[in-house]
Amino acid sequence: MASAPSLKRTESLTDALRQSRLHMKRCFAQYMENGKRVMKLHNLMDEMEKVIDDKSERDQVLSSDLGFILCYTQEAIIIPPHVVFAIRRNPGYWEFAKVRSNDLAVETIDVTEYLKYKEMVYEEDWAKDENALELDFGAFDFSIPHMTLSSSIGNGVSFISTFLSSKLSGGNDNAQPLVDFLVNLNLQGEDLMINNTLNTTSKLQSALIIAEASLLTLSGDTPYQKFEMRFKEWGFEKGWGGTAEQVKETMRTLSEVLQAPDPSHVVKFFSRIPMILNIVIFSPHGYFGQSDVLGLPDTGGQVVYILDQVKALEEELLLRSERQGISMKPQILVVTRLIPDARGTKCDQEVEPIHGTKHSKILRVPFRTDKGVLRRWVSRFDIYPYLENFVQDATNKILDHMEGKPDLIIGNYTDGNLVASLMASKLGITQGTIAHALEKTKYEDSDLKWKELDPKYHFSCQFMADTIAMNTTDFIITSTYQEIAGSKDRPGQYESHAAFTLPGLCRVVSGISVFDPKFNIAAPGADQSVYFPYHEKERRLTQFQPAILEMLYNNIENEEHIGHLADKKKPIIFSMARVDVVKNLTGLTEWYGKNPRLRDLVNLVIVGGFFDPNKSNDREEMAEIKKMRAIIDKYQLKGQFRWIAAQTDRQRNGELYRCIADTRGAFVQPALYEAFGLTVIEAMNCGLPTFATNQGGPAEIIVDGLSGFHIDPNNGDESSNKIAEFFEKCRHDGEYWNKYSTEGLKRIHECYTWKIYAKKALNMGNIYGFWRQLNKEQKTAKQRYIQMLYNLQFRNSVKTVPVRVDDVPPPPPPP
Ligand code: UDP
Ligand code: LCN
Repeated sequence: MASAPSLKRTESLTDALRQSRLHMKRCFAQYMENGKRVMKLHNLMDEMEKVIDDKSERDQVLSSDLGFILCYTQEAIIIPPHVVFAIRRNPGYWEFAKVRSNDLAVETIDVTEYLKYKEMVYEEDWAKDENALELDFGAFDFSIPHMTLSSSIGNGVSFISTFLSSKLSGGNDNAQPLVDFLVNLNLQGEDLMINNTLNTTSKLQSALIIAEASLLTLSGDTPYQKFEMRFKEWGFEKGWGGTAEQVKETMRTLSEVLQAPDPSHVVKFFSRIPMILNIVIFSPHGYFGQSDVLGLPDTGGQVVYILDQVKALEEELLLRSERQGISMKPQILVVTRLIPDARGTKCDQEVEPIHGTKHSKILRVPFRTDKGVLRRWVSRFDIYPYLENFVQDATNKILDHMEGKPDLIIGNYTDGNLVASLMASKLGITQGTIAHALEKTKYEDSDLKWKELDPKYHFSCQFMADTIAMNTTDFIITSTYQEIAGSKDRPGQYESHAAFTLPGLCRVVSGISVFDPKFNIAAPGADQSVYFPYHEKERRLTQFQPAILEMLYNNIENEEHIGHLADKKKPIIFSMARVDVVKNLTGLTEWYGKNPRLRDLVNLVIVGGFFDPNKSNDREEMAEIKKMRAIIDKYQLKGQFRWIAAQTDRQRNGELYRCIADTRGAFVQPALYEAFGLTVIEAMNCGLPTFATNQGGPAEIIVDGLSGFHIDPNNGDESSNKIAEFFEKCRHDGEYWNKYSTEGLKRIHECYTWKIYAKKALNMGNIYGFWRQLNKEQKTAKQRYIQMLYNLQFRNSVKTVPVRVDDVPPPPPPP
């Protein structure tokens, strides 16, 4: 965990505490007495209100130094006679202090002591055990530079390139690692850039001068083949460019780097050289397919993201290899699980070409147990026992398909990131990870309460797998800043892994630092051939419209829809998601049910899941379906509300968003927490004004009141009134709706496209590919530590997860 500028000195804190001593003592007595052992900020404030009812007195207390501690507290642990505080003044910066309640003496403590206090609440003996397992991944990072500014978090490439430029400057010896790296550059068995003739900085510099001079005599569009032989004699191999002009530009950039490196030339040089052609992308869980899979449990945005990502990466790779003058073709394999009981999807097919690409495929490898191939879907929470066999089998298949090693491995979500880590460290390949959503922050105190939650969620496996992957990987791609370091008030998803404890199992005193330069923000986009504005009439997919209008407006209740819309002229507020607790579709339906003003102004349509809980084999989904049905009855929503079962056709869904825009409606994303929120950018791409949760990614996508609106999922009344106000204004001002539609679109074009993403991701692959070579020793040492943890601890946790047995015997083999 990053060490922060230390707390104000103990004596001055004590002085400050004296200022409001009487009030404080009563407060602390209340904290001791109320019985809670773990308190969040809102609990501390609620208890304070109970003992100091006068607001101005409370304000006075809060403006003292103690108030300062309280206001920035994320969590307090009550272990009489102490209250122990975890204080976070800025993203990534944590301090810990304990206050003795009877005399208000304050002492700063370190993170280990703080975690021990937390453990005392659940496992006192273990907390006091001097030999309890303590993990400190940061202990290996002493040679790695870390950022210090909260505002720099997520800008890893720019930080690394600045650091690299200082490391490479100051003389030929300092630049030698770059020369060695270029000498060894090889893709698919072919040597690139330079050969051993140019194995020192000075030889390379001189050769570059000669080569550049010779290029000046050629016209810019002269193909590389025309001067290839001469260049080879001087020590140059392919990879500099397809034409004289391109070669000149790359050579000039390298000369600049060798002469006096600066970050912009370092980034530019690494973006031009051929380091990546073959990429493996892991996404084992879920139903990973190109049709009929969306809306199934565990199969949502991750699938959409990866398919769009592959298209964008392939396009960028093709462009780059042409610019580099290499003829080899890129290949991307998305490696997932083969599910024999595929429920009508193509998830039982081993290989499937990816639509819209030339060289990319889905490769499916089944889960294998002692009893043979597992036929049925397994929830992502229960997936751990199958991953080791999976990675072995997958590695063999991948090496076969690619006829060699990939150049980059990218993992997705906990399972994919773990598998990617195992394969990347075994084969020595650059690795990137993407979490999409880390589970830890979704459930309050999920680390402390792991024993209670483990039978259902197996967090002992998940949190350790996540931490292992974060430490193994060379770089981490996130969609937003908040995913890493949260906001002023709320810790980020990665930040919550900085230090945590699983009492009785292990205490992680340093998991991952959000100041680690491996973090990079690269936001995804939405496929703009599918999600385009409603007003682009000539592009509209009119063939879908009759069916969509039927789906929205007919009065039939069947397996596809429940409820109906009596007044078909009203605008529609629309939401679409998997039927998960966190997606909170039930919350939105209840807010609507409770708000007569909103019911009067608009109809509500939601898309997601299906209606018969017995059809689901996902625990949470079943409960949510039942809850939704109860809300529909309780608020008598039929006539104003339509629930449509999950829609899996993306093209048609694009048109659905646009049909909602035709009603001058809005999209509402009410999640209790949303890591990024693809539906938000899909809706905005279609020109639909959007209201989205202020908890997570959407808070960054939308600028509240400008490109859409934030809503608070924990304050349904306020949120439903905010939506109602919008539609009231729209009634009186014809332009109001247009304004939000246009501003939403503007925001998307400025920040959320796949083109920007692909460039950033490939630059990361190159820069971190070099960076890992530079830090080989440190990486190897850390890897040894991780391997030990994996073998001695993680595998034991995996043994606690039941291995699923198919209840239906497999079909007999063909005669
Ligand atoms: N989706 C869909 N049909 C449904 C529900 C969702 O096509 O019935 C799509 C939706 O359009 C989006 C993705 O699934 O592309 C969900 O991504 P998001 O990031 O919103 O949430 P996730 O499910 O990944 O948590
Ligand atoms: C998973 C989620 O929960 C969403 O918030 C993201 O949009 C999606 O993955 C794609 O990254």
